Amino acid sequence: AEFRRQSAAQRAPAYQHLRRALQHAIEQGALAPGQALPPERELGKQLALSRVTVRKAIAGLVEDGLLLQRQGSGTFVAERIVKSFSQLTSFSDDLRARGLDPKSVVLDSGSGAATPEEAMALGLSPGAQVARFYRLRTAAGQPLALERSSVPLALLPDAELLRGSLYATLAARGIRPVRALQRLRAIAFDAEQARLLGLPEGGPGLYIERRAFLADGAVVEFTRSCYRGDAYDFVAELHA
Ligand code: 16G
Repeated sequence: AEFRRQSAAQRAPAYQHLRRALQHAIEQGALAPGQALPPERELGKQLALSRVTVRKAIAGLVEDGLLLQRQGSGTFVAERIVKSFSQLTSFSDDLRARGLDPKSVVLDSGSGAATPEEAMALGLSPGAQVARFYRLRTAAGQPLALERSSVPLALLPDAELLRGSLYATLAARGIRPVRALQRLRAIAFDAEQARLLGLPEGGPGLYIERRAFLADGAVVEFTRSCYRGDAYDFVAELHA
C-alpha cells in the first residue's frame, strides 16, 4: 500500500506536488500566517517549475482558504481567526472588531411550533412558536460559518426581516443576552455544507451549540453553528 501510495504520488502532476509541499509548509508553520509568498515568476525560477504549475498550485490553496490573494499586492498565507470561547460576543461584533466586514446570507427562515429539541433547548412548552433562520456568515467575501438559530417568536416576531446581526436586532428591541452555555464538537463537513462554504467535502468543521440567556433566565437563542475548522482557533482563559 505504501509503495502504491508513493507511485501514485510520483504520477501526480507537478502542481499537485507543489500544492502539497506548500500546504505542508503552512501546516508546519514554515510559512507563517500573514507571510507573503514570493511572486509566481520568482517561485517558479527557484523551484525550476513553470509559472503555470506555480499558478495552479497556488490557485488550489487559495480555493482551500490556506492562501489569500490581495489584488495588486500578492499572495499571503491566510491568518487564522483567534476567537474567545468564553466571551459572549456576536459574529458581527467579533469580525468588525478585527476590521473585517461581516455579512450574512439568509439561506432559509421561517417560524413554527418548536420541535422537541428546540423546546428543550429554549425551555419552551411544547407547541410554543419559534423563529428560525439558517445563515451563511462571511467576512471580507470569505465564507466562515453556517448558523442555524432558533429564537422564541415572542422575542423576535419579525424574524423574516433579519438582515444583519441577530444580536443587534435583539438589542434594538432591548433584549440582551447576559450569559450563554456552549458546546463544541469536531465535525466533517457534509457535501451540502462544503458546497455552501466553498470547501472540500469532509473538511474539518467546529460544531458549536450556543444557548444564550437573558438576565431573567429565559433562553433567547439556540444556535447551532458550523465554523470552518481550517480558519478558526477558539481560545479560553482558565483559572485555577
Ligand atoms: C456567534 C454565535 C451565535 C450567535 C451569533 C450572532 C458562536 C459560536 N456563535 O456566531 O450563537 O447567534 O454570533 O451573531 O460564537 P450576529 O449578531 O452577527 O447575527
